[in-house]
Amino acid sequence: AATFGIESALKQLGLKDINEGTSTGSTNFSSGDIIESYSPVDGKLIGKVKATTKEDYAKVMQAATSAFKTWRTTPAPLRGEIVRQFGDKLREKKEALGKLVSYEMGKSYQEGLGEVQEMIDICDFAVGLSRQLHGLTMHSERPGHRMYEQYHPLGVVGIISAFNFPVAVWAWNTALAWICGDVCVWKPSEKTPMCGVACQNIAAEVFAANGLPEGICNLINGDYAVGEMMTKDTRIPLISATGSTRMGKIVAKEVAGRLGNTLLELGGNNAIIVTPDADIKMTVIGAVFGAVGTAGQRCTSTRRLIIHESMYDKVKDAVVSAYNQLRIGNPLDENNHVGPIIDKDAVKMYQNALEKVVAEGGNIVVEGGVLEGEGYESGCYVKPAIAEAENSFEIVQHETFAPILYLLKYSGTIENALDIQNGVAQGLSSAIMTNNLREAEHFLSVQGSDCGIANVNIGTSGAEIGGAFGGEKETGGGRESGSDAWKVYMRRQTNTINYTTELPLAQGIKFNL
Ligand code: UN1
Repeated sequence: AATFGIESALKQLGLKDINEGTSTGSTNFSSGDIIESYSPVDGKLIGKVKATTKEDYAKVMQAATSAFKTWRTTPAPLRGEIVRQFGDKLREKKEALGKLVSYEMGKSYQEGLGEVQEMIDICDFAVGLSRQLHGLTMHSERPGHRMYEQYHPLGVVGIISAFNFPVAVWAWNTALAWICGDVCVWKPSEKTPMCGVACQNIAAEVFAANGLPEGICNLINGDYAVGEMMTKDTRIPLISATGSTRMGKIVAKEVAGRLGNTLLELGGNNAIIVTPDADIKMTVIGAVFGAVGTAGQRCTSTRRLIIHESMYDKVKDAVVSAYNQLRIGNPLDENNHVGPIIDKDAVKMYQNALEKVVAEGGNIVVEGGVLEGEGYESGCYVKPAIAEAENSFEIVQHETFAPILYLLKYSGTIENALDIQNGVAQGLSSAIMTNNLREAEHFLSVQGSDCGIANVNIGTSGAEIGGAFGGEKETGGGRESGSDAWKVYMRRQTNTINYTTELPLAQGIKFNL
């Protein structure tokens, strides 16, 4: 059977030793239980890492806090230069890392490459930003006084990321945190630990080549118990967490309890509204890629199609016929559109969701099912499914991380479609397909979509790194990546300087001694 060059990719990423039980980079600190990583692609063992114990964690924090002292006094443009070098290394290793992402997580190789491209893009963005960490200057109300604000680094930033974007989400956080002068401690998903070590190795190479401490970049391994060491740690002023709403609520509570800050990127329940003026061809591409891309495991995946009754049958038929052409199989084979989902637990959740939608009165229009036989030995390949449903169904209100698309019908005006679209607990991404200017603008207006991302004539997934990424309501409210998301990684200080020999008080207060 074709191995698609996996062995050579692992070697290029410095992961060979780990297969034999040892590890490199800061993961040297990790000495706990073995975590094995099995590929959902073929069910084979990829490698092993060791979990981080309490004692290991103490060493990591020691390395991080000490590295912060060096890093915070390194001028921001020089920090940008390091991130530039990191971006260059990613360019060199793009194919190898993209392949590992595909093999360990199960997304298509094309999407694996796309994910590494997001890392490269955020590095470029961060390099530019490293000379633009601007604050404002203000006019003082007192004579001979100057007022301004400046941004200082926060310190240690904790990053908790999910399996579905095992490398890019870390890069969005870490590239910005680094140029801001912060150091990072990263806990990747325990479902994709090899991706974590691969990134750590690349970063460690860059820091070593520049004589900088590796503690600027730290990796910890394990499940929620390891994440909890960070959420409880008062030395970590910011925890950036991506994952389920359930996880986010626990993290938020814990970190708020010590008045720390969180940046939360949680569940979505993203919809595309298809209006009477939609371009059908564009709608089908946007909806199908949105629903089955990454096997429905993006937080921006399209979960609901809200279709005007006048278009309903036409859109339904076009989407169903596109589904019939989908090829499901090894994601490293570029002929396939859809790879496996992450593991057998995810398969169970997928099956449960399909059972539930039927039990609640839904109508399956594209049958689901778990694939068996040659090429599907891992047991993680499922058929993308479509069900006609009602927005009020409990299962439709819930984010199932699998390729299941719900068709919902609306009649009348765009307001009715928006009631459905906004009528869920999550608020990440949303889209409208229309050539009607009034509808498009209404969708984007204050009365429109309540999501952090609202697109016109584009699907819900595949956001560019240049914009702030995140959502409202149960999505958690955080914004990462582009725009001014960097400000979350810094503390703002307001400075007033008196260059006279008098000490006038603000607000005109007289205090004569
Ligand atoms: C995620 O699923 O956690 O917008 C991130 C997108 C990608 C990022 C998704 N750029 O689909």
